[in-house]
Amino acid sequence: MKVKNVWATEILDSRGNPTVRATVTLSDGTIGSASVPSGASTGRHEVLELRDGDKKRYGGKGVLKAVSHVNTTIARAIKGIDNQRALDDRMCALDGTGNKKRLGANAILAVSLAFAHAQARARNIPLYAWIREISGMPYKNYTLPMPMMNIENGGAHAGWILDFQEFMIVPQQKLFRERVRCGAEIFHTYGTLLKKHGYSTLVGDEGGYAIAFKKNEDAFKAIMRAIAQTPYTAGKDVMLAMDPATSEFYDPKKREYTLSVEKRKLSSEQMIALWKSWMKKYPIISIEDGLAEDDWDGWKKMTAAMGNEMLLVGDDFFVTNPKRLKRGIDRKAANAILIKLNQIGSLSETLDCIALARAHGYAVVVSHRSAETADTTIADLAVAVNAEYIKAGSLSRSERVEKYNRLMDIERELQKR
Ligand code: 2PG
Ligand code: MG
Repeated sequence: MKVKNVWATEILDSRGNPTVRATVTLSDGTIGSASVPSGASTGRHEVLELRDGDKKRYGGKGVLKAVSHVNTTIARAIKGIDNQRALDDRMCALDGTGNKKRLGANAILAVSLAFAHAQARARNIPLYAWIREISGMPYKNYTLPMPMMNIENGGAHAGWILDFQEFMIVPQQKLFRERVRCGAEIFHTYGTLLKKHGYSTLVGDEGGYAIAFKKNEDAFKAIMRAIAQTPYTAGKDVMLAMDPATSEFYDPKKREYTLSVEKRKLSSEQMIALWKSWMKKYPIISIEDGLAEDDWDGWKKMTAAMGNEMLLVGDDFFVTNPKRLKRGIDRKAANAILIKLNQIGSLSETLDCIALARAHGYAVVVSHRSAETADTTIADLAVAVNAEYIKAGSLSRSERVEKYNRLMDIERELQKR
């Protein structure tokens, strides 16, 4: 099935900022749509999300330029294309900048994903099955990812009430729907406990609570207390994970990490020592961006020190970019990668990055962004590549839970087969 037409519109994301939605029509009349998310703690090496910069509209955050690129330049160039790789290659070549700054990664990704949705629908198969097919991954079965659920928000996602951005729980039950139930029950127990101690239960950008604890570590202490009040056992039924998003508070010139909440500055070595001490106290299985995006020496040391015992996930560090991942593999830095479609800007390049991670034994964590839409493509992507984990936010706010709902639907569908 070939591309007949494509058009885009400006819609809003979950933070109320504009983003791009594209709709592709194929030669048989089938249509597919996709909307792109947006980050707040974006990595320096991500591809470019094109914003209008017209301060009179949406404070400069409009995406009419990206939308118009889809409706004119891209629409003209992709008519008649019938496969994902050719489509993505054509858009990258048309952009020609390496970081998608001419057409905008938001424009390119929206079209890339809308095309995949349309192709799946034209064949009457689920999106995950279609992505599996084009990925060329050799797996026979499908596995559902372990969810990393962010129930306490800090950093750029919650007005910097805590230095560290995400405190997560990772339910371990056999069925995905039981993992969701475990997560939701802990989330609510945690909320009740917070209320009892006089804290507000407002939530941050990703739907987790946002409590101004005195110390960052208090978040895990409180979460552990909440788990103890549920039927679940920490360290067995549910594990912990975190994304301190350290690039946000690293000074590369001084080589220093500033913890403002605790009023102290740490070196890379001291950060590693901090993580090691937490690892002893809490059942943490994964630390994402435990060091900053360009702290290569630190990452090497951290991986040597902790890589056998826990997942060290590169987010801003790898930015879903096969070139940066290759460099990490060569230097033995990290052992897992966060996968965000909009960090690299097309489905084919994302699948290339996942294939490279797989070939070198790096674990795969498919991820949302802090500003999301109702689009659930990442749920299908996780299943398509048998990702070990998905990070899709808390157990509140529909732009987060829709990903979990989609995964529960996929699980039911797979059980029927
Ligand atoms: C992260 C993400 C998603 P953002 O750092 O992992 O949780 O945040 O989308 O703001 O970059
Ligand atoms: Mg991150």
